[in-house]
Amino acid sequence: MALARFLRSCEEISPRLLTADPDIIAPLCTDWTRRMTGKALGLVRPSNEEELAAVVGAAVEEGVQLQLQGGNTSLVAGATPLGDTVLVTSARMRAVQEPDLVSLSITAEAGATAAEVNAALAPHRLKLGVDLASRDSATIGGMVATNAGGIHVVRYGSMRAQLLGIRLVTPAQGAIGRLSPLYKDNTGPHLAAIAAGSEGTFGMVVAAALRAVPVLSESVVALMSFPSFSAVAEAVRRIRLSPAVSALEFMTASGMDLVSRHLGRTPPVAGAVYLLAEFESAFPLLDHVAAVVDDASPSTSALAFDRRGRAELWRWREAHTEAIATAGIAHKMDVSLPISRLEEFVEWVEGPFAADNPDLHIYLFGHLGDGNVHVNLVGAESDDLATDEAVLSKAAAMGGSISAEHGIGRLKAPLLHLVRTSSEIAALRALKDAFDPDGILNSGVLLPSRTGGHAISGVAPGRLA
Ligand code: 2HG
Ligand code: ZN
Repeated sequence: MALARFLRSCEEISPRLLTADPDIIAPLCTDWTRRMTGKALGLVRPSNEEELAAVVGAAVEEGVQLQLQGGNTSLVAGATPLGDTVLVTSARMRAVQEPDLVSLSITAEAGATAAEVNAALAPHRLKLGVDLASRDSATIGGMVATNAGGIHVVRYGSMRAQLLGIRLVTPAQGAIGRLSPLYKDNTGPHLAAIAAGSEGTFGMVVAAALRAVPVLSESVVALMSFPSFSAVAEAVRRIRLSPAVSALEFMTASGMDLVSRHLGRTPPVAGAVYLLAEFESAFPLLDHVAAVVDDASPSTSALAFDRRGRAELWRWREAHTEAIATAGIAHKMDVSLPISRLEEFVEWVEGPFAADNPDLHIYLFGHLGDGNVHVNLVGAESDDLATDEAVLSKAAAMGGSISAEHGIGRLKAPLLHLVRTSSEIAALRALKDAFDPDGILNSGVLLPSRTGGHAISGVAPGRLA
């Protein structure tokens, strides 16, 4: 049997590769939201590039399907294993090199978390340009594969913009790419940029060379409240003009109430809509931030200058995901809109969409400075895709995207056509075929599965296998 031969090959590559411990495997088979559960035929944990390349080679040889996983923080079932799949994780590939203080870069293996990389950079007053609430679990490999965004995109761009070099294991080419910290390299399309956002369908990341950015000495966080979204939209327009902005986030009263109950505290300001803005600079910021906040005209505002105060204000934004998870299994729609149309979109969700779905609890928050709204819906059945489709179709029809930063995964693969033409999907498939001609990696992720068997629609509710 092909699977038995594959597992035997893994044992020959290294006796440590395979794990059968159900206590280790079981939690990796349910996605972070608990909406999707699959099962794995085995768990393989390579320790280095050679082992990973040998595993992928053996899978090609035997035609065994592999599901790749980093920190298992996907919100679109992009890392959940299907029934006939062997799970491959980067858990044992987590070395972080000393930063290159001249090139301002750092090289880390795929399984290192964002927090681990930042711990290596911090003594040098450096950090990664990408930061996100799941920093303690999200891995560099997963962040590259999904082109993760997070809270500082407004200043530094997403993961793709941090990538200087990459090593990748693909089924067709084996281990390819280089990790040299070149800030410029126009020798054809950039492999790292091609890998970013491919969601593990082209290859598995071994390691990445990333930009490091300076930690700036001055930092101020402002939490502002507004009576309506239209007041916020105007404030966003003004605040985005500040060269010191490093994050510009929003929350609404329903999410803030939930977070308030979850944390057992009341927010320092109150209103219908909230903006959290972070300003960072090497120069004194006080007068500048006071002028910007004044110009934004909030109803109330709270400013924090020290580390503890800033963290406390950030908690109101970052606790949203965990607070919503305590309310139920959320359907998560991570959309982006042209910033000029944000107001219209939010009014549609809170107006006609809410009226059509009176049983849903709707929580809106996100990275407003990037036009990115996280629409969280609690109360819909796991397999109710119509609700997801209504929100995503609306965003697409308004010139937005159905995935701003979480990726397409399996949840949105059947809806990729909302934002990509059939010719564009054919081009993506051609790229996939060049790297993974037998389709052994992450089947059904990003591109709808050719057979339809691994897509969400058509399988048992809430179950991938
Ligand atoms: C965030 O911005 C994450 O906190 C998670 O992207 C968003 O829970 C969500 O929908
Ligand atoms: Zn986000």
